[in-house]
Amino acid sequence: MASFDLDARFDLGTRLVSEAGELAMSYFQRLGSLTIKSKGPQDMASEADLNTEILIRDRLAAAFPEDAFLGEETGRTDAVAGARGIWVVDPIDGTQPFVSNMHNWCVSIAFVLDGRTELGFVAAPARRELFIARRGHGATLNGAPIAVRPAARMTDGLVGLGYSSRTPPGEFLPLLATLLDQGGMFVRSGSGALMLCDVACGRLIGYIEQYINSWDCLAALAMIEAAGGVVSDFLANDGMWRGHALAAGAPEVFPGLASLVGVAPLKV
Ligand code: LIP
Repeated sequence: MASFDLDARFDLGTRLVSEAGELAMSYFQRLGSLTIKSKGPQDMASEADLNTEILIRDRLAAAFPEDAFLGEETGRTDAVAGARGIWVVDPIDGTQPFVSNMHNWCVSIAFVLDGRTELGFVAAPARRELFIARRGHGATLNGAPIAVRPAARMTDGLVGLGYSSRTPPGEFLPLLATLLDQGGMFVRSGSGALMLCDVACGRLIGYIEQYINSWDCLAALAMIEAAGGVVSDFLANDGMWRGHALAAGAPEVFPGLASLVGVAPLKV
């Protein structure tokens, strides 16, 4: 099977996520001039999302025409039939915080090869943070190595909790009650990718969401794996295209988190 130049994809991804972050930041700094459209309850987007994704998509297509692409705003582009590699992109994860002039949003780029996420890039320019991960080579925050926090039980820290109108409140509230009954406590920032990165660098002990899209989470899941954490098998059952429930966290608390959303660990 032809070898794959992951080094070249790592180098471009590293440069591209920062460049896309600068473009998104330029829109963030002039929010009043943007045309903000609703995509559904609590789900907004503007030209910042689309134009940032187009920048990423076009640069990747020029460099790696053999790779496929999946973006939240422009959908799926199959470069060549049976492409082994696919780029999965959320140009602005945390669109509600973004349009609300809050700092917890990011650009998320993942590269998946033969069904396994190999590279993850998350730029959060309003927080001046850049997360990068390469399978087998660790994860970094602004160039410094990161690791998940060793947590033995749910009471040892905060759990990131994702929620969207994709899940009926009647299904969500029992999950919340169970977490609290176990002595856990939650935080929700509106960006699943950034909260997952907060798990990778030890700020949160874990993250759960009952339904999330691939572009929201794959890059940050690579961060957590490379930082010593455990993640659920998100790509099982066609998760790339259909989305999935998700759990991720420190190894000791992962089983408890996984049982809250009914997922199994990714077999590495
Ligand atoms: C967000 C996700 C988050 C979810 C939010 C929202 P977006 O993505 O990252 O996990 O809970 O409701 O869907 O829409 O900001 O790109």
